[in-house]
Amino acid sequence: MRTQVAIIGAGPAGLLLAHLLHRGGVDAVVLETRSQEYVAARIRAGILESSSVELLESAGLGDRLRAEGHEHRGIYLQMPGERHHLDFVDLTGRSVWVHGQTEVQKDLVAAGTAEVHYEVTEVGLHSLESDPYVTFVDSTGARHRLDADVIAGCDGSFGPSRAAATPAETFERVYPYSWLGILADVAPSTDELIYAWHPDGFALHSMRSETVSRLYLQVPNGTDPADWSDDRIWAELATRLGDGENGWKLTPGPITDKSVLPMRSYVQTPMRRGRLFLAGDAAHIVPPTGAKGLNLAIADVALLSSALVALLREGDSRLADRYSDDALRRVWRCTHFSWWMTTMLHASGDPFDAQLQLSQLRWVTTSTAGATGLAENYAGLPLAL
Ligand code: RFL
Ligand code: PHB
Repeated sequence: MRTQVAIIGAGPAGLLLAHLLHRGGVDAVVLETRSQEYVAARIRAGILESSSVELLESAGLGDRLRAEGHEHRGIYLQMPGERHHLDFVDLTGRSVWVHGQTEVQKDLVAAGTAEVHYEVTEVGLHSLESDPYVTFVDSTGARHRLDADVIAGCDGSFGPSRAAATPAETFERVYPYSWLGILADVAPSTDELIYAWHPDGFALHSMRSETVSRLYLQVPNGTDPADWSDDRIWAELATRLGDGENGWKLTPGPITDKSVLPMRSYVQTPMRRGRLFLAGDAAHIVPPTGAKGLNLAIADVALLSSALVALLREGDSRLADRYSDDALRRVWRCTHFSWWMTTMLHASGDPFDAQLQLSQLRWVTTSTAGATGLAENYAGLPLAL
């Protein structure tokens, strides 16, 4: 087999890259270990920032987003007894959209532009400095060799590309807490997301649609979701989100999914080795507090697709040579913002930290300068920084 770009991983980074390359006249083949159904059903990120929305629209993927997604002007930031609205549109002219990662994934599959081989095994990356190729076993057990001009590692934090892209410098921060996330068949109790600071730990009220809510609680690392009954989860959410304060009510409902998410920051540089380019979670992980994971994957792929079209259609390597540096500017901005949101909102157990957090939150919610900084990072980063 031969293609121009062998893409490892059919998450949002891999499928969007295949779609953008197709539109640019470059062939690609995507290899994915999981089944199509599994990938489509994975519950993950929920928020698209404005530059991601613009990119998806310009790639012909905006119809369902516009029709079924929900535009939010901003978020609520909360401390006990007080809830403040940050209006990103007033502050920066930019909004965010609730359109879950599962929906983006569905839109990409529906576009039908990517040749994807699902349920492959034994994926190996070879000869990365020149004449690269990928070996794999397909779902029938047949062995293949896929030769390519370039390999794109879009296989997330557990795939083989990250390790293949060494020697590399790695940067990591592991946080001393996790998120217990639930999906519930109940209308959201809020019109926009609520990020709540609370002495018992952070809570977030998000949503997927008019009838499905997504909520999170800060929990200790190593928490077993089985230790959290539905009643316990709703009681804790009610406390931390301020049920009964200023007339606000949290409406509980049937929980359809419950999982624990560890929190980590990770960056691997450079995002390239020879003919292997990394994009998305394969190169970097952010804690979800800034809603950046999916948006960063989209931004990487926007840069990488232009670079590969120039390289493979015109023999122009300038963008490809700059790809890692260009992508990393945004990656580090988002890494900082995600760390900042995380450390501002999660209880550490240290009273000094708590007072600094409250002071910071008061500044962000009362100063136009503070609020604008948050809004710009959350909603308004341009694709290229
Ligand atoms: P993905 O989505 O992880 O896709 C990588 C794909 O590669 C496949 N793969 C392989 N394919 C071939 N060969 C191999 N050897 C392979 N090994 C792995 C995987 O099966 C998968 O299909 O990475 P991508 O495309 O870079 O997209 C990044 C985003 O998915 C990610 O940043 C966000 O979802 C992060 N994230 C969240 N972000 C948020 O903003 N809010 C959230 O609530 C949120 N929840 C999450 C998340 C990430 C999670 N992961 C990765 C553990 C919840 C989870 C569970
Ligand atoms: C989500 O809806 O899953 C979500 C939203 C915002 C975040 C993290 C997760 O910061």
